[in-house]
Amino acid sequence: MKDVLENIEGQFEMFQVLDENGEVVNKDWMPDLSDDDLKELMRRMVYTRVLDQRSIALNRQGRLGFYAPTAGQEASQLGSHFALEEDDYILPAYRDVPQLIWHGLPLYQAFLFSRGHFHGNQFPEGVNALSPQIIIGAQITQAAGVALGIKKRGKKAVAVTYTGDGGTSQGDFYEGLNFAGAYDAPAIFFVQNNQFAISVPVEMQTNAKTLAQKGVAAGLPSYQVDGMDVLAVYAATKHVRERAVNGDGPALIETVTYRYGPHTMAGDDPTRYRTEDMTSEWEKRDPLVRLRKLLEKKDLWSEDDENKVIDDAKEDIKKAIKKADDYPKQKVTDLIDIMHEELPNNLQEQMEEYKEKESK
Ligand SMILES: Cc1ncc(C[n+]2csc(CCOP(=O)(O)OP(=O)(O)O)c2C)c(N)n1
Ligand SMILES: [Mg+2]
Repeated sequence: MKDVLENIEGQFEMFQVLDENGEVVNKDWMPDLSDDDLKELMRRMVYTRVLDQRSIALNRQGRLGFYAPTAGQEASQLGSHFALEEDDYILPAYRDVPQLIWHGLPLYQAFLFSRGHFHGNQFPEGVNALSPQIIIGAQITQAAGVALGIKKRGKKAVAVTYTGDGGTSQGDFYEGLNFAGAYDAPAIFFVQNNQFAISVPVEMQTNAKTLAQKGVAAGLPSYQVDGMDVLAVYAATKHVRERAVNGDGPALIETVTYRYGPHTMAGDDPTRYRTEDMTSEWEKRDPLVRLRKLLEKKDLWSEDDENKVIDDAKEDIKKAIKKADDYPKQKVTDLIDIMHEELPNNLQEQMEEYKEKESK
């Protein structure tokens, strides 16, 4: 008997384009991006880092509710999104608010989502995405279904979903992959392997040496990508997207990354399950530092550019939080109203009751 497992696991090598020093180490896969595109990628990563820092501060001031920090994962999140088109449909998890924003969700609505306000879930027409999924893995089966819908309508688009390392232990993960594979549905499954599911390290989560290999059983081309390398994530996504829209079916991408912050702002204390050394090792691979080095070598990025993005982001955030503050408060009647086109009798009664109460 051959040791098939060993053969399979040995075949996954981490795909990288840009190394920690900002050197292109894989010229064949250097994506065909213009100087402006490269600068835009940098702008989006810096902007998102500022948004993360401000969101954490706003949460601590009690001005935001649920928030899952994103710092460290910018290359995985924004490199993948940069390879998508407007028609592509995103099914995010709770940490994937940045992709939604770059897909067109107004910032003030992301803030309302954080506060649990229903308007945070009312995405504008043309923003092809669902709200961030809180149930681990649920978005994966949904993405398989959305992808099949896209295929049946003959659209040149993909359904893209994101989960974490922990999410790959859910039954939904395997069901979604298998379904999409069986129907050649144009789906891209991202696994952002940030090393932990809250406090559980990935080594305890699974006996698999890579998470990419989990796609193989479902017949999906599956890749392990350096998730701190925005160009590698972009190139890999572009590649699997092209396959998918050309009818060649779904794919899986594992991005190997790290979250610098706590799991969420709801009391997680990372010092209880990981060392500061571990975090500083990952910080050396920081995605912003890497791309900045490349751009500086090409004379495309300066301190002034960086400061302008930081100032713009802060200004946008200030305006968006004000807009969220000014948005009408959520009422019980709103909640009853948005759930049904026609209200069932019992809710009709409650509606009358609350209308009465709210009018006082
Ligand atoms: C079905 C389900 N089980 C458990 C939880 C509680 N929970 C919330 S986040 C999380 C860890 C998920 O880790 P991972 O998939 O690695 O994503 P990350 O938070 O690291 O991005 C768990 C277990 C949940 N939300 N849904
Ligand atoms: Mg994780």
